[in-house]
Amino acid sequence: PFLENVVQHPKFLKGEYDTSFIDTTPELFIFPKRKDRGTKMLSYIGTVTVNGFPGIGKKKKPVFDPPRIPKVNYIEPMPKGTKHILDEHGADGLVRWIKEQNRVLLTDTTFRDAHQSLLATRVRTNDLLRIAEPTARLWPQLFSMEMWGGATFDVAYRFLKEDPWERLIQLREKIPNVLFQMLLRASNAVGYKNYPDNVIREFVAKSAEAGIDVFRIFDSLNWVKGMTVAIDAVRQTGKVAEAAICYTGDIFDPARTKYNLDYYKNLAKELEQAGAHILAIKDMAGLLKPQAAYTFISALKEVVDIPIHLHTHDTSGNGIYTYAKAIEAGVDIVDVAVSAMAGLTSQPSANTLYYALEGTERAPEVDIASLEKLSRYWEDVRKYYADFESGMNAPHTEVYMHEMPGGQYSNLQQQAKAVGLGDRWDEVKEMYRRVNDLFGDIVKVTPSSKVVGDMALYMVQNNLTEQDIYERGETLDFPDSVVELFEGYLGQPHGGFPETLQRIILKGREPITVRPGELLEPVDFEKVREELYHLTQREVTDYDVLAYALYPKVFVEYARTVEQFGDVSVLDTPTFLYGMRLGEEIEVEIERGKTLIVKLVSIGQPQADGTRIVYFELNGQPREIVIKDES
Ligand code: 3PY
Ligand code: ZN
Repeated sequence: PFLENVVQHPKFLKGEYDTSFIDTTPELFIFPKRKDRGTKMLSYIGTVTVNGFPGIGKKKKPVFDPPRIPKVNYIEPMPKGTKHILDEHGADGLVRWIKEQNRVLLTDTTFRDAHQSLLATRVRTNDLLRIAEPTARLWPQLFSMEMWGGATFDVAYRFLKEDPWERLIQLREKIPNVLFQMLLRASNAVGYKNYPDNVIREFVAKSAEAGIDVFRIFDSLNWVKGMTVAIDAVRQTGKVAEAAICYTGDIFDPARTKYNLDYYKNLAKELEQAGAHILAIKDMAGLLKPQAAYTFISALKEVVDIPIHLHTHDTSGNGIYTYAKAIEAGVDIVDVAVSAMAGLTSQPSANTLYYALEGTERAPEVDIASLEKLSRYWEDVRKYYADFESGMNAPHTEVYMHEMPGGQYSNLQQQAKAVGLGDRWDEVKEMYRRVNDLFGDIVKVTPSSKVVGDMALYMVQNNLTEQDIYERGETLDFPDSVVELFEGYLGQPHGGFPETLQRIILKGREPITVRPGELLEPVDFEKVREELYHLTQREVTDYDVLAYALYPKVFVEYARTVEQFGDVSVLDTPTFLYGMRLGEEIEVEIERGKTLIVKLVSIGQPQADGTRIVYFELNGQPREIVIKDES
């Protein structure tokens, strides 16, 4: 009932960051009577079995083979990795070490960007934990594992009903040897808007404490001023500040001079001066073509002294060729994913890159047989999430036209379907490009990419053209995110906003040109802690305080779900997503050494009040759970 109340509450539906509902509607926060863990778990399984899972709907649970977990020797000492270099020699020592390497180094994105880009970020901690130690043992030569940040933070709370901090801490225990890397959206942290400076600083400090070593920091408009607080905060923790340039357009397109080589060279120098230990090239849409990559990396190598880390998406199918050229030009590190989670909107395949470079001087140091074993695990686990696949199953060269980031493609497609534009998807892609041009050709990456997407949907839905915007803009109600962008609350784009359009969209309001963080009031964390304790009546950790400061509604709803269903992260993924089949028996380890044996016996007919009784056996004892049938 709480979930429905909250979701339908007009303030929830309207302003994402308005929390005044807390004072005016206390009944939302009356938590149900505490139940034992077994009952909570049965309530969850019963609910999903009867009503389905959001985004999947009600569907009979498929039969999956158990995933092939590679056999490794858990007794042997853990092989040493880059984490030891950072811990012993500090960030500068690590940078020196990178520069001494001749072979190209690899970052594995399987735990973050790969599933963000292929499976709508839905991969659960449970599946990551099972392959964590085998990965640490089979692939210790990695430079880093990108395993946190980006969209994984809010998706964990929002859809997976699990705590992302727990994910980080638990993975750290299993993988003590390889550097952990996260994607940090600079002043937007792991959210979609700018936060006060003290939230950014605290978030970085806590992430470092929980296990992050390398912070890839980017600004969605490549606005260096918007990145300085985050870079500085990371440097203060002693961890590695990897500042990113987001690559957009095409440096070889003579008709597109706004983002030319000089623009990128200047940015690179500015980021080095701002304190970056490593320079990242974040090619979020996969637009960096092979020959351009050679020219680009060569040029940047001339102007900066810090290592260069290249990130791309394989959407067009050119990813490996782009990496080969970048490696030829001297790039230090590239981002790849385990084969079964690579390609298309994800990163290029590590396994493929190995074979592409085999026998060459800069071939990465990996054990290919080990990579193939890891890949088998992911081949099996990926099947659990089939309902979240984008449906793209061949190289998609249209990306050079629409320039949509890999991580946005399937999300915007879902958004389009949700507003009834599923059959006009081709138009939406085309409009995405036109909105970019209308906005003056901007960098498109979270959250600026979301604004372009919102505007594209809005224009297609209302059959609007650019001319309509200019002629009738005064009477149009633009999406909130569009207004915020033009107000300057995501920072300032290169070359400024198109002035006439800005006037039309802001309808007389004055935009800001300073850093939004200078205007935002610092968050009083102690006050937040009290508020949260009052709301949830449970122990409030520093991590909870930060999560609530970033995503108040999402966090409260998560806390509520945990109160109702317990810790559902311990469930296996098929059961979490599909519930149980009649007669099926599963084991759930709710804590180390404490296992529940659950059998679904039968599901009763709907009763007059719209509920059904679901009959289970819990450790051999009959149990009845009443579930509201939502159908
Ligand atoms: C994110 O911000 O989540 C991204 O992956 C951007 O590319
Ligand atoms: Zn990416």
